Amino acid sequence: MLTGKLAALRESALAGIGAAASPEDLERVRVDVLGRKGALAQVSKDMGKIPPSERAAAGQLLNAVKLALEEALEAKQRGYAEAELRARLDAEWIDLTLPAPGPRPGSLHLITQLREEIEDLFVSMGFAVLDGPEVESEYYNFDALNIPADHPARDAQDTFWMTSGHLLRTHTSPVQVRGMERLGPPLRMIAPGRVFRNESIDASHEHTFYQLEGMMVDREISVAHLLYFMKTLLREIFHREATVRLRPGFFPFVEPGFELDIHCLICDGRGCAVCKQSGWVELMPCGLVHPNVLRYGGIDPEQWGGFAFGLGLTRLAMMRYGIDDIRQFQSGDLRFLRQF
Ligand code: FA5
Repeated sequence: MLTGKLAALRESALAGIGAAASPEDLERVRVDVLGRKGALAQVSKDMGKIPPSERAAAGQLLNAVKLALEEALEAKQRGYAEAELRARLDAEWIDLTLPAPGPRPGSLHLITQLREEIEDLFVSMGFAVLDGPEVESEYYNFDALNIPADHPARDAQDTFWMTSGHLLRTHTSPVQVRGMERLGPPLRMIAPGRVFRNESIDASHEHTFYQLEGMMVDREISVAHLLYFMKTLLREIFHREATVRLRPGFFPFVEPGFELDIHCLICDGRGCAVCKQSGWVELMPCGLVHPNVLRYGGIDPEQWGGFAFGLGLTRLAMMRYGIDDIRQFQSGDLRFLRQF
């Protein structure tokens, strides 16, 4: 009797184990058959009822069935564990032969890249690249540029003064006079650098921005020379003829003076925050060097003439890359910087 019961239990349990479709199913079968209140426990309770002479054989059979079922369960559990491992290995597969991703390389700031590009261009045309101090004297920033003490042009460039009487240079033009003193005529020089103004900030105005001064002193310099170099610069930077306009501009250190505006490339002239809805962006004031400034530089204006320009480098970068807010340059936002 008990033997038949055990054999039937063995068969149905093995079938249950075989049919289990998930680890949860399998656990249910295990509890039903091998659990404390499972079918096998039930059978072993009945052992007491059978004659003692048959008890040993029945006990052996019970153990054999129990062992067989445990083995079948374990085998199936192992199968599930292996399948799970395989699936994980497939999903999390790493090719160890690939080179490891190294530290992310940094890059030069886009203003630095543009500055180096313009430097290369001017060097190829025979210009020297000069540097000047950011903390400047009143003499070089204003006086030697023919801007007298009571001149309104001093107010136009709101100045950060230092308690020592020095100032943070408001433009790169002081390097004109320093350059003339250093090089003597004839000369061709550019002077890129950082300048500072106590300004209210908006999409096109920063308190700290970059300019690039340019100056050429030689015999019989005319506006035609100036235009040639400016057009060459813009063609090289934009890789096409940029639309520009020249209008009279007043700066005490040039005579005549001009404002070179560029057709706004952010909005294509339709009007935006950068061009203040005008379609044009003030980019490069310029002119022929005032005789007084040549004199301050130790150069005789009867013998020599010159042109000068003061390119707004940050604004040029905005036009070239279509950046619609000047504040991004110094925001330190890596998402912005990584694009260049
Ligand atoms: C000057 O600074 C003159 N020194 C330029 C000059 C040089 C004239 C040589 C003649 C001969 P201006 O203040 O306009 O000029 O500034 C020059 C350029 O700097 C502007 O055209 C503009 O592109 C840029 N710029 C001026 N203010 C700001 C500002 N707050 N933020 C960003 N760019 C500015």
